[in-house]
Amino acid sequence: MLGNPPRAGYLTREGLRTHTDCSKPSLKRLLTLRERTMVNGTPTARLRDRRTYRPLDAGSVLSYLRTLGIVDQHLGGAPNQWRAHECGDGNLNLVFIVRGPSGAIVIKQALPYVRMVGESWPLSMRRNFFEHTALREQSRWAAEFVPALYHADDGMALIAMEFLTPHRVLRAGLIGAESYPRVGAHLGLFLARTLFNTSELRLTGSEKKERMAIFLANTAMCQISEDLIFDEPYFAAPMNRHTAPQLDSVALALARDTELKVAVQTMKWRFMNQPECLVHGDLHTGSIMVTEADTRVIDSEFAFYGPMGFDIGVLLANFLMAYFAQPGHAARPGDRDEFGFHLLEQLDDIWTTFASEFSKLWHDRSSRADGSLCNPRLNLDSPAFPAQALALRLEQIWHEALGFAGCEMIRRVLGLAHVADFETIVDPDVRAQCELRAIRLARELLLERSRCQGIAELRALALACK
Ligand code: SR1
Ligand code: MG
Repeated sequence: MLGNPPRAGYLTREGLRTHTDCSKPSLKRLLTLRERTMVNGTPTARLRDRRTYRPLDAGSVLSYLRTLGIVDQHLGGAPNQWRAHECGDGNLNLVFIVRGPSGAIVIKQALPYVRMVGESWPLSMRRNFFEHTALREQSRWAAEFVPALYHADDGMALIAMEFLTPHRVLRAGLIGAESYPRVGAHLGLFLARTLFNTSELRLTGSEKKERMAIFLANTAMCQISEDLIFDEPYFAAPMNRHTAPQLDSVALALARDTELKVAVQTMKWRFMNQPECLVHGDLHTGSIMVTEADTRVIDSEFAFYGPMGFDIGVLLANFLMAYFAQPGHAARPGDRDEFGFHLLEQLDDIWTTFASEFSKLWHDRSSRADGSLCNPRLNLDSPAFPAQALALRLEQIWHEALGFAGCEMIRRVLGLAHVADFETIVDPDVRAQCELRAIRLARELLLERSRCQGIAELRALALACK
């Protein structure tokens, strides 16, 4: 460290914790990044005058849009008829809804720190660049499941996107026992198409490496996941919290559970060392907007090249937590049972649709396919090859997803970032019971996942978790 300048960071019980992207490049440099713009999905990389980053508010977002002339068609009327309000309820960013006489748009702007913690935790605003870059890639393969992107401004660390209406955040809907019968199948399609087509099953080795090189720089967001998902729930990290005193002994038991910690570190190893495809990186039910007929995945700022099982595991975990939380939202004992079964059916749909679409994409490749992995030319003298290679790949993804699902459930109960499914259960004894069921299943998945052969067994394990 000799000669290194002091790094931006925040103080924790372990000392100064740093976020590398905040010091390299310096915050000052981040604040004066030249603007790149993008219109209608086409990056123009137009270099305007240096534009100093400034966080917007409900008034200045309108002034910003008036000078832009890009979103007028979506809002209609004259700029003085536009209205904006800030509605961000996530952990990190500012989110504005801007309405005009004929429509509305969403402006999402990164803050230079973690919103849920405050300025003591600086965070690279480059996350906004990774979000719109990932969104464009996802829309190449699964356009119907993501919002349309209208504009991106890297200097201001913001994007303008489609306002989804009458959509609701999936997590809020599930807490309210609202049924979205198509969401599981839609998410299965989204996962299969984005994961397959951004891997060497679709791309050549060099195409994939070029794309990977871009996302390798999303170090700040990866570090958050590395710390929050795989490490901090297993020691007394200063920002951890749990339902206390009910789960005190559980937190202590997990911190002492060597076998479990080895299993979690195995998953962290995969998270950090398996750049198989572009993953969303934070695919929980708060990153999904729904109606009964439509499903859109948002918030790709954690995107990176990682293991195929990661997004699937995080998503399964969030449906499982929604399931375990249901008794805590019941007005009378048993009146959420039916909805609980519906959630397990959606869980089934996610995996079954993923596996079937992934298989279809696998078999549909022509013998001239460019993908470097399992190229169909290998099928010629070995007709059993494609089915056997596919079956093994799906088995690996499945078991890996179960491991990541276990990590996600534990961190949402014992770590920093909790889920509203449990948090909105008012009675702490009831909440702790629901959370404990999730922890029990999570531990079983991490330690015994090789014995859980399919989605029917996962459903049975969830039902049996008392
Ligand atoms: C400090 S950010 C905490 C969590 O919020 C995001 O949605 C991710 O899940 C992250 O782990
Ligand atoms: Mg988010």
